Amino acid sequence: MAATRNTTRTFPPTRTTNTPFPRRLGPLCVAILLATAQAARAAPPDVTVTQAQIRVILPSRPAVAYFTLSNQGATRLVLSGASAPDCQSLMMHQSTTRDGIDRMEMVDSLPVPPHGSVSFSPGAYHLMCIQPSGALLARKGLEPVTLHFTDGTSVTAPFAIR
Ligand SMILES: [Cu+2]
Repeated sequence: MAATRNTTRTFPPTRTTNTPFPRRLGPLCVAILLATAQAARAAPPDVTVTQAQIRVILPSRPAVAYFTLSNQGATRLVLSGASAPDCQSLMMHQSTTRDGIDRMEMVDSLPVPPHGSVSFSPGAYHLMCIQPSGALLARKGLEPVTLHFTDGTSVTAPFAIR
């Protein structure tokens, strides 16, 4: 009796060993889809980045990046953020003066009109490199900064370290 029970029991496990195949294929499909989506996203938008620089003020302070972004395309782009390998985070800020006090505000998104441009410059928009790495502080040269857009595209441009 016990033996027949055991043999009947072994059948469901063999059936369940079949399920890992679709289970394994699931993540694989997701991975392929993500890779395809990333490949599609990789097509850079029609933009140019000029006057790109990242200024190290003091080692203990965030570094600040400035640039001009020109949209050569016929579509409005919306800048949604930035990143760089040597910045723990690279935030979009806007400097404002209110009641005689200089402030910085977080900028979540910034539209760039078709055939238009936005300028990140002292006293206005800037990128703030929070916790710059020792490597950034120590070296001269270029830092690759990636600008992200709300449509999923991005562009990476070399910023001169000053
Ligand atoms: Cu700032």
